[in-house]
Amino acid sequence: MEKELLYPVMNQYRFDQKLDGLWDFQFDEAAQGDAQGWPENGLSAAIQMPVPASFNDFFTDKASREYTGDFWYAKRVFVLSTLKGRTIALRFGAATHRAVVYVNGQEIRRHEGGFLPFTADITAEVKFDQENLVVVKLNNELHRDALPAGDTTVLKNGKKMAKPFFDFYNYSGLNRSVHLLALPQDRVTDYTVTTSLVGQTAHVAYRVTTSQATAQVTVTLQDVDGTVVATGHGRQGDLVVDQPHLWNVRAAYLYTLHIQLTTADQVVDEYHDQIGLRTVKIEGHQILVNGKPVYLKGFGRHEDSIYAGRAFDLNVEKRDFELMKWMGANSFRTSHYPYDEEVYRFADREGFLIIDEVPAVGFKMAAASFLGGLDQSFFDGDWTTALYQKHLDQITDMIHRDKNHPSVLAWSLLNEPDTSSKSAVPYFEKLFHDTKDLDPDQRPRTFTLNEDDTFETSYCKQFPDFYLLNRYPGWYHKWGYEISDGEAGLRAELDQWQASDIDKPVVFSEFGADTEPGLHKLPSVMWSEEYQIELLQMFDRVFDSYDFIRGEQPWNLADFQTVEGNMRVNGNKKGLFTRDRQPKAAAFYLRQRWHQIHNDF
Ligand code: GCB
Repeated sequence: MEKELLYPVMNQYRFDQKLDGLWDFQFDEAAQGDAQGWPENGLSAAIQMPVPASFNDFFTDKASREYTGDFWYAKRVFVLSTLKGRTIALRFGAATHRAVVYVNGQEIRRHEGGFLPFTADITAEVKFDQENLVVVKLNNELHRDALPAGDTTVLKNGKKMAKPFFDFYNYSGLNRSVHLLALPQDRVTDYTVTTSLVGQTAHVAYRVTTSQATAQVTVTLQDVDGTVVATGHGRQGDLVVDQPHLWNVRAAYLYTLHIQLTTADQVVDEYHDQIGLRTVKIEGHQILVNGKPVYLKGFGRHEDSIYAGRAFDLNVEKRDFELMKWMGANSFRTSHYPYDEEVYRFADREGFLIIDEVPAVGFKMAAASFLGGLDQSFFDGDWTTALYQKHLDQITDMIHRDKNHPSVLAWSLLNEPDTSSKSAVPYFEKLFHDTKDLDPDQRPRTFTLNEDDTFETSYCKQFPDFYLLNRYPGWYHKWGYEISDGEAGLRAELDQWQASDIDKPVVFSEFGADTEPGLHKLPSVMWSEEYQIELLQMFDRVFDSYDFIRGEQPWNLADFQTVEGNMRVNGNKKGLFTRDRQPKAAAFYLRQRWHQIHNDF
């Protein structure tokens, strides 16, 4: 059960109840909760905390907002006896960064990784027609051998403090929904679909895994009118669809896949999901969707909003999609961690392409520059063996969770790792080798190259199927009046890519300027709305000069919260939109451009 990550559905065989709302909550600075019996008795001095939410921004005192260490959630959950006989489970959408789940005093499971779901099988502990005490101990410390990477230090006053090697706030808590599930014993545990196109026919290869080997599997595919267009029998097969409605960029079409399990002619389980028929491929320096070149227009993003921090919020997500559509965008990167599953479902419906990123961020000591910077190659560290296993586990879970989404175009295995030191190479060799066959759809794999990791300096250029470049001329160097030198430097690097025998697409996955909304200046100065436009215009001139540049994703869709520091004025302000999702002047500029260029998808 632990590895079952199917998105919950409700039908006559499957029960799904969200446990969102107010939970008991308590910090545990001295890590005494276990000794004091919190798993059996509940929390000793709880306050109330919304779920899903990050706890941080609700507090008005700094020590609570910055709290680092163990903290606990608890809720009493009534389970009806009508669910008896089924597998009863709790499904956590995300718990930052490590969790221990207890039910009625018994430890059920542990999990590490704050941005991916996990399930806890509580069948053996659950009491029916009674309240069950669900207790979760979380820990939000950062370490070099964990994802995302950072340090946890202890201040002289005894308080722990998180020091991220990354530029987003260490928002912590139960950031996504918690579900109570009741599933048939004999059930569908996973499925996979991959599409290939032959002329006017789509072949959807499917594979279904089940908890028991004896049940019969039937799979049907229905179009939007509910008409069955293909049927398959057995755990594995090919659904053939003539004249298919393909899933296309910004022109999505979703079929419904129904999986039915029967034993002795009795239906024992049903699962359904929406899927899209499409192919993705890299050919030369083109990104092809259904054999047609696409140019990515979109954003690096964050799950970030006021009050609830990194919590998934359907309202914010809806607004973000409306903004991205208004802009003429067709894609985004889930920088710097896999997002809530609802995000992928939005993208499936709206025809957006996703570069799905694992939280392998902070793998560069100099990137801790927000904190003073550390002068050492990250991959020389003795923490990399432990880190590697967690990294691979999280890539495995991300691909496992997201593999059936037509919107997912590619996997980003790291953000801005230190690749300009040779010690990165063995890590990358192993990582790219070990992840090669995880995705049945064989989507391209990539990672973002930081400013210091250039055509000349990176030792890891051989690994990605296409390149993601994060580049900040005009902001972190050659800024202000010097921006023309920044443009010249960028062109010089791109000329080297062009002159090389590497024929792979390059996507600019980050570039931008911090901009204080409402700050106007003629002529421009850095931080003004005018400067943000001028910087984008500079990049756009460059993009339009090289055919192998196949996408532009400015940093960031919206302003977002970071650690405090002398580089940040209440967070990162490189958003085209403010944190409350209103446009800066640059949004109008870029909107016009994106409605004019590469509109043939
Ligand atoms: C980067 C990082 C991103 C930062 C951004 C910035 O290269 O990938 O997480 O927020 O730069 O604005 O400095």
